[in-house]
Amino acid sequence: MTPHDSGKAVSIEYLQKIGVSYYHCPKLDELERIAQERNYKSRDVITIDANTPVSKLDTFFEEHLHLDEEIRYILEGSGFFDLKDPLTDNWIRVRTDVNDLIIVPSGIYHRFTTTTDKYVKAMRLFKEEDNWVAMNKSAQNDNLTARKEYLQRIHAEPTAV
Ligand code: KMT
Ligand code: NI
Repeated sequence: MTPHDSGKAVSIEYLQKIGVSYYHCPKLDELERIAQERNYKSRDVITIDANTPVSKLDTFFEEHLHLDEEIRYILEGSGFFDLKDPLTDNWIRVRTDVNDLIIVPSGIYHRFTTTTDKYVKAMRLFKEEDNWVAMNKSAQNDNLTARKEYLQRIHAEPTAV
């Protein structure tokens, strides 16, 4: 067991309950289908490795939310998406490996780090043009519409993915 591992497994269904989609998607045409279905209009590729400035890694690892979905498809390497469970306030660590697709909904607090391999290459897909802005955990950001709407959604009916 790695440090910080609570030993408690979390199911895909539980992730869906808090609005997070996590698929293994080895077929690129399947990824394209999802991208088209969900209207993702732009994309780029990000690499995090030994040359990535620590300040950048720190930004990713700071608890934050976004006003839009965070959609990541792992091309090489691996990483951890830590999700702050809004129902328990515990961290849930999701390990993503090659061909994994994760969709982190707007309004959920989360953070990202690489695994001990310290290498990840991921496709970032965006609904609109790239407007990646991290809103760090704060009382003010707790009041953002995206945050409030997220909490309302997960307390209502389970969302279909
Ligand atoms: C984020 O918002 O934490 C990220 O975009 C992480 C880098 S994607 C592998
Ligand atoms: Ni993020």
